[in-house]
Amino acid sequence: MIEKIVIANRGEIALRILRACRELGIKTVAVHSEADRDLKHVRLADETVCIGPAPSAESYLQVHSIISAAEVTDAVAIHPGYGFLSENADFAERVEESGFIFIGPKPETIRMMGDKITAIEAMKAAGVPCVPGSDGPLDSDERRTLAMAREIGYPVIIKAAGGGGGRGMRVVHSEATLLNAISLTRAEAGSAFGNDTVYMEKYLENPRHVEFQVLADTHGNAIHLGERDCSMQRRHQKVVEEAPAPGIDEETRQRLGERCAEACRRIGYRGAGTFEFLYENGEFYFIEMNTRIQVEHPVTEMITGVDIVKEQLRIASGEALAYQQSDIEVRGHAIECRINAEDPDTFMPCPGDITHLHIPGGPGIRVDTHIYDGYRVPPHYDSMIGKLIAHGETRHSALMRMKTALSEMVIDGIRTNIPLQMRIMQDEAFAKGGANIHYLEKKLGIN
Ligand code: MV4
Repeated sequence: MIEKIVIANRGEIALRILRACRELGIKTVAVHSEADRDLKHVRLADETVCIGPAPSAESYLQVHSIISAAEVTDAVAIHPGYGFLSENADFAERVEESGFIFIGPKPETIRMMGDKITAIEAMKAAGVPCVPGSDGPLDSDERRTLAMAREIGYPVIIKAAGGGGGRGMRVVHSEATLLNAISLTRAEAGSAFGNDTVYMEKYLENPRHVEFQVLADTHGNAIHLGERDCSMQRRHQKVVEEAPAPGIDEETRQRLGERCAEACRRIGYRGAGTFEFLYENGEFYFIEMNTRIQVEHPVTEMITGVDIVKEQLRIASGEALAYQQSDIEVRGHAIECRINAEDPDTFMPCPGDITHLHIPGGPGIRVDTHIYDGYRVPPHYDSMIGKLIAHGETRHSALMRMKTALSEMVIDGIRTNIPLQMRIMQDEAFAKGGANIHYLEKKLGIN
């Protein structure tokens, strides 16, 4: 097993990684900005290194500072968490060139998945179902492009190869606006991502967002841990996630999950990963792959009993997966509510001092958070300050436990989205399960 790692992140995920390290006897180095000296994991880490001023661009995104921290502390590996440098192939490459283990896939895999066109190409070749589309970049042949859109059928969506997560895309409803939409998306993509390559897909009007979790080791083994439904989102920010996805039967889960695991074996995937699908009218359509640990990983942990972060560390140490596919069984249902320091009505970030804190508990309740009584939420970073996860034998039980937990939770001194989460938990369509990606924004009144 790896002896010591650098945790190249902050907040709840840094603490989550530290806890997994403690369990495995791995020493920890917390790298932090000047604004983050009081983070809980910084206080708990074996060693700490301040890597720069508050702004992320000058600290958590500074490749050389993070690698230097690994060098001076004699760490052997770097865990990037999510966000920041977690899906930066150049960072992963620099980490490996410097002689450290990057806790994630190979740099070339991150690069392949970062380009949505090569990602789709690889998945299609591996037998993963994809959205009907251009099967590659759009070129300057306008006649061909128009014919292709007509063949696919309107509406279509134009996406930037370098985009993802909702950035760089445009829906086109008619032939008259197609070529202009392509030009605009191309121009935006060129300046935003330094890559003006775009592609076309059939636009699915009312899908759900369903994603499969996978784990792959360096010995050619790959398994899936079932799926999550992340359709409750606002402006491409997930608000609530759950596992399993309502209405997906066991046979479908195994069929799709095995396609994902097989794709991992084919491309030599390493570590934890997520296959994002749109799900509409009983069909799955692959759109993107995430090569990092995700915010919503706890719902999968709750229903499978697998500690995904521990598995990441074991895989990075060169160990074989501790599980075979037949060991993985879905048990019960789990729901996660993201807790944000933001105004529940305007969604404006609300950093500040937490003057009083009460964390809920009871059967099936898990709280992943770094906040504590007296902690000051800094204004420089993402507003997510924790996650409330409820598990139950049934979806109904998980939902009842979540409502109880939300009603117990007290975070004084700052505004949070707890009232919004309570509204969602009390929503009739949410209680039914299976709402699509547009449901929450419509409920909230189109922003
Ligand atoms: C789509 C789509 C409909 N049809 N692709 C948005 C984020 C990025 N990951 C892909 N996205 C979408 N791609 C086709 N062919 C609708 C979305 C989409 C979306 C997807 C998942 C979760 C929330 C979403 C919100 C708006 C649009």
